[in-house]
Amino acid sequence: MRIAVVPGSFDPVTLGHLDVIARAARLFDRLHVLVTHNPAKQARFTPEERIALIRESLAEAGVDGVEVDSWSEGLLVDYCRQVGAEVLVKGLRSATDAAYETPMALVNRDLAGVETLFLVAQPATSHVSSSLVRQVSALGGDVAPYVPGPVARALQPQGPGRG
Ligand code: COD
Repeated sequence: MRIAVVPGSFDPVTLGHLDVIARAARLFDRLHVLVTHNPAKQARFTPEERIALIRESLAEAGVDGVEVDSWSEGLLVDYCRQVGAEVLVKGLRSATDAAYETPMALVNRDLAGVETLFLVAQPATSHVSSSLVRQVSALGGDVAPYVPGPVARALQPQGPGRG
């Protein structure tokens, strides 16, 4: 059985992430989406909220059978070993992504024989990142073109409280 892991911060999940996850789900028998988080770092969404948003977004997009988990301690390859995955799947948006990701791919193979499969981002969403979404949202802009419905709703500005 071919098992793979799609890791990321997913703070929050975007249409770019969703595209990579859906494409990876078609390539493997079992797919785990892994929300990594650094407890020392300020994030927009908690790991539990990010997991819920990914699950809702996958359901809305009709992508079935994907496990969503979180991980805060140790190496990514430790999680891969735990679930029996031999492959990490990552999205590649640019030469900058490739330069950043290549050494990690080599180290993950050295550490545990885990290969990294890069899926080239769709042109329609290759400019999208979670940090851009957080910034547009914080400044009051519309993020609906960049994120799945559940995330757009979660980021909607709250109206003034009643009472
Ligand atoms: N289209 C396609 N792919 C995209 C898009 C998009 N629009 N946006 C992001 N992606 C890809 C990214 O390139 C990345 O592969 C993935 O989606 C996740 O992106 P983010 O921004 O949510 O997550 P990051 O970049 O913060 O990555 C978190 C990781 C845990 C994946 C990363 O930090 C990592 O691999 N760390 C290694 C931990 C470890 O074990 N280190 C030791 C050995 S190297």
